[in-house]
Amino acid sequence: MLSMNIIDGKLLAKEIREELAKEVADMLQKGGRAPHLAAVLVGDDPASQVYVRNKVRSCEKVGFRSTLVRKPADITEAELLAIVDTLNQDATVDGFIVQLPLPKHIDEEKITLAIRPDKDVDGFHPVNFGRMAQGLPCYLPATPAGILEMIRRYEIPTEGKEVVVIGRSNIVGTPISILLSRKAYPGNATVTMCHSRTHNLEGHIRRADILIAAIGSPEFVKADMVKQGAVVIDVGMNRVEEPETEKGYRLCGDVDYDSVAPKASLITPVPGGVGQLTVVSLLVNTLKAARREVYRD
Ligand code: BQF
Repeated sequence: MLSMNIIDGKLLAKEIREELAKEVADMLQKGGRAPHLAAVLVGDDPASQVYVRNKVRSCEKVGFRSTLVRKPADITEAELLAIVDTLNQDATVDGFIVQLPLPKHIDEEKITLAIRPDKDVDGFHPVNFGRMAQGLPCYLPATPAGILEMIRRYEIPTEGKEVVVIGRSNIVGTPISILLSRKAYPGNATVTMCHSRTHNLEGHIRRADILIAAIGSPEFVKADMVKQGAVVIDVGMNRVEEPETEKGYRLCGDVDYDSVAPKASLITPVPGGVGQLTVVSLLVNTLKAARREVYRD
């Protein structure tokens, strides 16, 4: 069968949602309430609207409560900070996110810093990042958490493996590099983090037993750059114009899937790969928040 080597993100996400739904039923049965996630969406960026809708729908599927706060793109930074403060204080909200990217006149760092770490279910606050880096209890950022869960559920060996991460963002490249370097499973890998200034990038990529592409460059990774039998994890979410299609665009990853798949032992598709796990990982963090698992009090 030709599709033997696909990591099915949709199926994994469905399995995890079923587990979460059981947990919710359990909480309700014990007289508790359902976890409550709030999301703040600023402006009308089409991709952000899709992402937030995915998150709200996922909440519905597992029986979480969700609240969407929508604001126009011209909201001031002060007004957005006031909303963050309201959500920080709202005892009925277990965790919340402010969907990124924000309009240019708003300082994302300032907003992220304003979120109480115990409600920061995106795991973007420096307190959660620092706890992650030190192996302390924290909310893991959703995409790296999703990648770890894929590795676990497909029982992919990581100890002693050469992991090559392309991209050094605060939300994917840097944290997944730290996490796969830890003394743990998944982890104990030898990680190389590559970026725009890396010399001989292709030479690094070719050494990877596990390749994680998170650069935001459509179909950048070609078959000739990948070692035979490598595990290829594609974090890219690129919209490329395709006027002849209904939507006018097509989604593609950072990996040239058609040419790379035959060489990979396992590969994640786009769509239907890492993105699916990103959304369920946000739910996992929200459940932890509702249970006060990370910040006891
Ligand atoms: C799928 C994101 C870049 C920048 C900001 C499922 C999502 C995407 C794809 C999704 C993403 C990407 C999210 C699929 C949330 C993942 O089936 O392939 C779900 O909703 N994501 C985000 O909130 O912000 C982003 C990517």
